[in-house]
Parts: sequence; structure tokens; C-alpha cells
Amino acid sequence: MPKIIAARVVVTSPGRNFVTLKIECEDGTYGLGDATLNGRELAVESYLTDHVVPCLIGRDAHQIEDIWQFLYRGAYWRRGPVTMTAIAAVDMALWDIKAKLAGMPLYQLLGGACRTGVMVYGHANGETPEDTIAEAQRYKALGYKAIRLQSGVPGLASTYGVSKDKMFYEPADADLPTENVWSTEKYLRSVPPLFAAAREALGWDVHLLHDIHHRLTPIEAGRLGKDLEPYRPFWLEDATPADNPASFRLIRQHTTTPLAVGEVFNSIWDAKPLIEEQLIDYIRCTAVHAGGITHLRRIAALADLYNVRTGCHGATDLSPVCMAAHLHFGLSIPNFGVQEYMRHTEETDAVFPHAYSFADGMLHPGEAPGLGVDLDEGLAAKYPYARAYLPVNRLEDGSMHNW
Ligand code: CS2
Ligand code: MG
Repeated sequence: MPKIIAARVVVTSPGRNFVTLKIECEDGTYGLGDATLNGRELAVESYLTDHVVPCLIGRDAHQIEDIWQFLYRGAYWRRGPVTMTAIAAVDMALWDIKAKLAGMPLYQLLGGACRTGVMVYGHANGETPEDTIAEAQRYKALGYKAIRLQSGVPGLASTYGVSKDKMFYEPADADLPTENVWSTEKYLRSVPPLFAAAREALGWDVHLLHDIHHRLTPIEAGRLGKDLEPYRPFWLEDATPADNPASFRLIRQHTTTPLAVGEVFNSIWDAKPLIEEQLIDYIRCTAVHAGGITHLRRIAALADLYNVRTGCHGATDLSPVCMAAHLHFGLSIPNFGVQEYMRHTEETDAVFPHAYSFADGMLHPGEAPGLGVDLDEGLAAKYPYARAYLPVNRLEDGSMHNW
């Protein structure tokens, strides 16, 4: 058996913070798992180092399911983002090891390719609809088949997801949370004209997406969905906080615009009512925050029964290790929908050399055995952890608002 003899956590910040678990076996084989939880990185580092790693030593790395069950059922404190991210890192690293030992790219072990590549969407953002559409044209010229549109809201000083840095922007941008001002009324007025102009300029052969970042009430989301119907968006993402799944019933009653949710979910239990009641069309859970490849496959299998497809979160805080996991997963499942792809910086790509590549609007995981991602530990050590937070949101009267 490939006996686990060591495991350790590497924290590095090549432009943003990443937490990576490296599990090593007696025969020298090692696997990598992403353990990055944006803004709470060190909590997962401690969970792994202090509470999980000691339990791994001496185990058979091939027993992926048993180790998953041991960490989930055995913890007593089930679920939660910190626990599930830690379990995810172990799970990813073990799949990496198993596929390396099999001499296969992971997607082959997961059942083989169901498609030629994984369709991705890029982020076009700009201060004005014109700027956003110009960015979208750039993505289209690069071959993207799906593009997310986010524009500045007239009358608001800043809008989350809109940045000067374009392709490489980093949302966690300050060592204490920046406070942004939000107005639902101003926002709701700005999105339909953006989509109208975008269809006019970009045509109908490209999928257009939009992220609401949980900021609307269900009835407001229903109205926006209805207003956007003529422009046929691919999806509306995180329309309202999903803590209460029943909210989505109200949205569904008012619009046929497809709905996506789940980037903050950490287990199948968060997704279950939304999937079973067919209240959503795309489930955005990730390998890193929802218990690894093992648990993500379980969520996707449930979703497939109800015609819900996947649309995994893929912002910059999901490391290249997680991106690779999503690509092997996405290539191998029947109900893949789309994969988010926010490009990492050159510094990040240098710390995590990888086999995946982009062509014709799709990513392909490549043919390297395992996940196909490595970690340059020497280079990683040159980028020490730097505390960084996402901004928060207040209404114009100062009330704290939803993410
Ligand atoms: C966004 C992210 O990419 C997305 O869909 O919602 O910017 C998200 O806010 C961050 O990744 C949070 O960590
Ligand atoms: Mg999002």
C-alpha cells in the first residue's frame, strides 16, 4: 500500500494567499490539495496541521473514501467551511496520488472524458457598459464562448467585481475589509441596459452571465430575472442569500432566467433542497470548499437526477490545484455545465506549474498523471502570507448589507 509518511501545509502569497496540503507516501509519491479559504486561510492551516495531519500518518493513501468518512463522520463537528475545506485538501491530494500511481490523468480514473474540453467563462468588467462590452469583445476574440458581464453602477463610487486590473484583478485587496456603498435601486436600473447593449454588440452566439453576489431580495431578483429574459442570459448567479432555500421558490415563480448558486456551500446538505425542488439550474459548489472531489461528485450525481448542471466557482482564490481538480471532474461527469475561469497571475502560475491549458474557449486538464499540478516550494517560500480581505457592503444609510 502507498503508506502516508508525512503531510504538511504550505502557505504562500504569489499575489494572493494560497494554502496547499502536500501528502507524501513511503515510495516518494506525493499529492497536492488546495486548502484556500479566502480571508480565513490560517484557520484551515491550523485545522489541518493541528488536527488532521496527525491522523493521516501511517494510513493507506489508496483508501480515499474511508479517509473522507473518517474525517467527516469522525470529527463530531460536521460541515462548516473550515472543516470541509480541510477535508477537501486531503481528498484532492489522495486522488492526485492515486492517479499518479495509476499513471493516468485523474479524469481517466473518474470514468474518462465525456467531452473534448471544459467550457469556461471569463470576467468582462468595466466602469461603464461601453468599457464592459469592449472587454467582452476582447474575451470573444480570445475564443471564449461564455462571458460574465459586470459593470460599474452609476451613482456608486465602486462596484464589487469591477476593477482597473481587468483579467487579473484580485478581489481580496486590503489587509482590513474595505467598506463599499451599495444601492439596490441604482443597481437594478443599470443591468438591463447593459445586457441590451451587450446583445447588440456581441450578438447571440456567446453565452452571457451575471453575478449578483447575494445582494437582492427574492422578489427583486425575480424582477431582474424577468427584465433580462429578452437577452437570454446563461445564468443569474447568487441572486439572493441561499441560507433560506425557500427564497428561490419565489424567484422561480417570476422568471425563466436560469439560476446558479452554491459557491459558498460546503456540503450536499446546503444544495439538496435547491436541487430536489429544481429551484436552480446550475450548482456552483467547489472541490475546495465542499469536501473535495469525492463530495463534489456526490453533489453532481444528485444534481444530475434533477437536470441541474455544474458551474463550479473558479475565481482567483481557488488555486491552480483546485482548478485542475475541477477540470478532471468537469471532463468526466455527464451533467457538466460551465466552469468559471479567472486567470491567475504569472507569479501564481510559476509557483504552481500545471498541465492544463486554454484553447477555443475551453480548458483541458492535460495528460500528466494525477492532477497535473506541482508546487515549487522554493519559489513559494519567497511569497510570505499577507492578511487580505474581501470588501464588505453597506447601504447608503450605513446599514450592513449582504454579500
Ligand atoms: C465571485 C468571487 O467569482 C465569483 O463568482 O463571487 O469574486 C467571490 O466573491 C470570491 O471568489 C470570494 O472568495
Ligand atoms: Mg460569484
